[in-house]
Amino acid sequence: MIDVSAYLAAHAKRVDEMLERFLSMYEGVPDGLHEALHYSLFPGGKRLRPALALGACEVVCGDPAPALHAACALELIHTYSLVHDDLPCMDDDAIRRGLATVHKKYGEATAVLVGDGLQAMAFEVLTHVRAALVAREIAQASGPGGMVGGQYLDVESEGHRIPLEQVRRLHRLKTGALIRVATRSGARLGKGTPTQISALTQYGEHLGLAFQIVDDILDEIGDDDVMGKRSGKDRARNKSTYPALVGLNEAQRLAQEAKDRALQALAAFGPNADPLRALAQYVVERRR
Ligand code: GRG
Repeated sequence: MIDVSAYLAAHAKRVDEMLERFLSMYEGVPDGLHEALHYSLFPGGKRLRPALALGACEVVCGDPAPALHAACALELIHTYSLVHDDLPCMDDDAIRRGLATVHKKYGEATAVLVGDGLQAMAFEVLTHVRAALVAREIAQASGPGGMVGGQYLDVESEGHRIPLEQVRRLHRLKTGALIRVATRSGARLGKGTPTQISALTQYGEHLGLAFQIVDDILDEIGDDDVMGKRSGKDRARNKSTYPALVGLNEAQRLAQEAKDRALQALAAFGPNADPLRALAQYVVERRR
């Protein structure tokens, strides 16, 4: 039986140590910006994307180490997206991970620069891995054809209903692409076979959808204190979420279905994929 919290914590520790080291190596960063960068990264959230990259790498080669730089890059990109998403021109949030958002603490201009800086750092970390294809796929997943494109669709769709198919596309880009590329990169860096890389990509894809549906559900029924952020925003902004479009029960069923598909994608793997199986369960059962 896998203890998911312990698994996430163990991988988060590796990632946090590397991120701390990387941040401390930077020279010439103005003190105030350095402090704000550090504030944005620590303490972290669940560190889910790094755990997925490290976990997928372990599945194919028994060792998470080859994926450590990519895991850090993914968390840097994820953190930049949260900092920018919290800005008044986007979701306008005051609380993130139980603390004041970066722009509330350091001002909007600094928050924009923190996001920009984190993104540049992500691709610098990736240069330590001589794997241009991994860097390219992460750039594609996080850029205009991935996360940034999804965020654009999200902002554009605010205030009016869009059909479920468009919501699915929006989610696939905004949240799904980074989760998918996390497992895919881990599998690539662990030198998985094409079949293994494809299976772990499928797993990431279904897990990304399950994650986003649960995120929508938590926004509807979640506990602000447990989540460390404000809920009910989607409804207030008349966003087309899964619960809004298909109802809570059906949204919960779809999240389970996506999780089951993620598990099916792992069918050919043995017990070494148990942590990823447990993470899929965790994603649909999580409360934050
Ligand atoms: C601003 C370019 C740009 C993109 C923003 C990811 C994103 C796109 C916005 C975040 C808004 C949001 C709540 C999206 C839903 C899914 C999501 C990414 C939730 C937060 O991720 P967690 O739960 O966060 O993994 P922690 O704090 O655990 O790291």
